Order: sequence, then structure tokens, then C-alpha cells
Amino acid sequence: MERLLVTGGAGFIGSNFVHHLMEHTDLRVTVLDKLTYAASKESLEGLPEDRVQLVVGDIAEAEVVDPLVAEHDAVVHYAAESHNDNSLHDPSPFIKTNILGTFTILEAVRKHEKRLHHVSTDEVYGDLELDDPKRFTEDTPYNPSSPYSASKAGSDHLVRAWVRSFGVQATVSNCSNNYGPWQHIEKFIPRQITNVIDGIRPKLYGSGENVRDWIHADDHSSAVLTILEKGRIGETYLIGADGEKNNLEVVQLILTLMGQPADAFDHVTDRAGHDLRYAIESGKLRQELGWSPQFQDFESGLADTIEWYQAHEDWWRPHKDAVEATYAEKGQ
Ligand code: NAD
Ligand code: TDX
Repeated sequence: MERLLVTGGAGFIGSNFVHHLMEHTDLRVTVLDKLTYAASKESLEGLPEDRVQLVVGDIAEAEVVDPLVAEHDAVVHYAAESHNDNSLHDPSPFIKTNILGTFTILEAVRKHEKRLHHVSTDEVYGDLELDDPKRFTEDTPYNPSSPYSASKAGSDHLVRAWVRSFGVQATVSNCSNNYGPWQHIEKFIPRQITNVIDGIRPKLYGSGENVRDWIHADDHSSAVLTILEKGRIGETYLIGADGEKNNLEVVQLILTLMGQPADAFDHVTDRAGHDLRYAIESGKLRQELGWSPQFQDFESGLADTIEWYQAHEDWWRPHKDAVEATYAEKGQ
């Protein structure tokens, strides 16, 4: 494998993966990204120009995707509409990008007989009770709740069907909630960090008892590369780092790390259909492929992330007012 096509490589996790490839492989990379509101070209700055190129285009357009897939050895597919709250406001781009876009990629890798890794989410499994002793595994039935997670579930089903019906050489991964640098400030952790920087009280949906299973984006990247290199074709691997925390704990930790009283937050209108708990059992990936996460300490990873947002105000500042105005309209 010499040339990799990375869709969505100008987004939060895709750009992290491109940096990871530069450090840990000799691969040359083409990023295919539509540069939606969620993308940032800055996240790709400083990478070697002879190894990384950016093509601006839509994964749902076959005339863009087909020739690019033809000239690469494999595709790692991150591009998606990714924010649950946006999917509740307008599901249509989620259907177009996440389902039709994945279909377009699949048709191209089928035609040109190329390896595909499809990046998905644990949200396809629905949610767990707080006291459920079981966590999600590769055998958990699909049960998505939101337009976002249903569109990702749809994309996973397409990949599985193309493997079985057409012999496409694909793997799938379903990862838990990522945190780290370059995450859009519409998302929970960066929203609260930038709120505190701005003297705005963090906004907790509902009671804050909802649990997310946090993993650093660097660990997600190392897991995807491991699956690309060693994963068995046709298999699904769950990616997680045993990082369960409820939202209340996370907000209190952010406030404390930023020198504020732990109760200086507001409860706001809950998300419609809000999933209660996600939790990943990643034993298959660890035992079969020998992967393990490097960020075991959420508090220190979060402290680093806070420092990163403090140091990169020029990156997020232009978007802050509009993001908060959109939330304010919904009472959030
Ligand atoms: P993001 O929203 O930060 O980035 C998505 C990228 O895809 C952006 O650069 C955007 O411009 C691009 N894109 C969107 N529509 C496109 C289109 N039609 N054609 C080409 N490019 C397009 O998302 P993220 O958080 O980095 O998530 C990346 C992937 O990882 C998604 O597939 C998501 O479902 C999955 N995932 C995310 C998380 C998480 O916690 N953020 C967890 C598990 C899985
Ligand atoms: O202001 C907020 N207050 C709040 O309490 C926001 C933005 C969110 N929340 C809650 C909702 C969730 O319980 O925090 C939790 C995390 O919210 P998000 O950052 O929106 O993430 P989530 O909905 O869990 O989905 C994320 O993880 C799985 C990614 O956005 C998805 O792309 C990924 O598939």
C-alpha cells in the first residue's frame, strides 16, 4: 500500500489520522473533503506537501470519487455529517452525505477492487441503561435513535452488504466519543471549554446523567491504522478506551481545571431522544490485533485539550457567536 485516499480528512478526526499517518507510515495521502462548516484547512497545515494533497469535493458525486479511488490503493472513509443536534434540525444532509456518499464510495471501491475502511460510531447500537453490566460488542444489535445515528447505521449496513454480495474488501470500526484538539466548538467538550474562556456558564442538557465513553482522537487514529494494516476483511471492530463519564462529571472537571467553582454551570433544555449511555467493550481489537490506547488518564488529556483551546482562540473565535446563537434559539 502506497497511496491512501482519506475522505473527511479536513475534519476533527480525519485530520488527526492524516497527522498520525505522517508520523507512523511512509504513505502518501490524498484528502477528499467538501470543506463544510465542520472542516478546517488549518488542521492540515504544516504537513509535508510531497506526501499530502487536498482535493475539495463531495463524496456523493461519483464523477469526483471514481477517478480518485481508481488512483489510490485504499480508502479510509471518515467524511460525514457528524453532529446529532444538527440532524434533529435538518436531517437531509445526513442522508445525502452519510448514506448516498457511502454508497458512492462503495460503488467506486467495488469497480476498482480497492480496500476500504469505513469509520463509524458506537451510536448505531442505541443506548444502554446506566446500570446495565453489559457494554456494546460487535454482536450488539443495531438500534439507532437519532437521524445522525440512523444514517451512520445505514452506511454500515451498506458496507456489510457490499462485502457479502460483491466481495468488497472492507473493514468497519465503531468508535466511542472522541475528544482532543481541532474538535468543532458545537460539540460538548469544546463548547464548554470555550464558554468558560468567554465567561459564559457551561450548558448541560437535562440532568447531566448521560454517560459517554471518552477516547482521545490520537487513540482512535492508532486503532484505525491498526485495523487497516491487520484487520480481517469483512470484520467489524469496536474502538474504545474504557473512558465512561457522565456529562455532569465532565462539566465539573472542566470548571475545576479552569479554576472555576464546580457548580458554575446551567441545566438547559434536553436533547430530543437523548441517548442515555454509550459504553464500548473493545476486547476483540485489543486481543486479535494487539491495539491498546495510550491516553489512559482522561483528566490529563482534558487538561491538554483545554490548553489547546486557550492557545488556539484565533481558530475558534470567528465561529463562537454563531454557534451560541443557534443553541440559544433552542433554549440550549
Ligand atoms: P467532523 O464533522 O469534524 O468532520 C467531518 C468532515 O467530513 C469535515 O471535514 C467535512 O467537511 C467532511 N464532509 C462532510 N460532508 C462531506 C461530503 N459530502 N463530501 C466530502 N467531505 C464531507 O466529524 P468527526 O467528528 O471528525 O467525525 C469523523 C468520522 O468519525 C465520522 O464518520 C463520524 O461519524 C465518525 N465518528 C466520530 C466520533 C466523534 O466522537 N466525533 C466518534 C465515532 C465515530
Ligand atoms: O452543550 C451541550 N451540552 C450537553 O450536555 C452539548 C453540545 C452536548 N451535551 C451532551 C449531549 C451528549 O450527551 O453531551 C454529550 C456529548 O454531546 P456531543 O458532543 O454532541 O456528542 P454525541 O451526541 O455523544 O456524539 C458524538 O459522539 C459520537 C459525536 O458528535 C458523533 O459524531 C459520534 O458518532
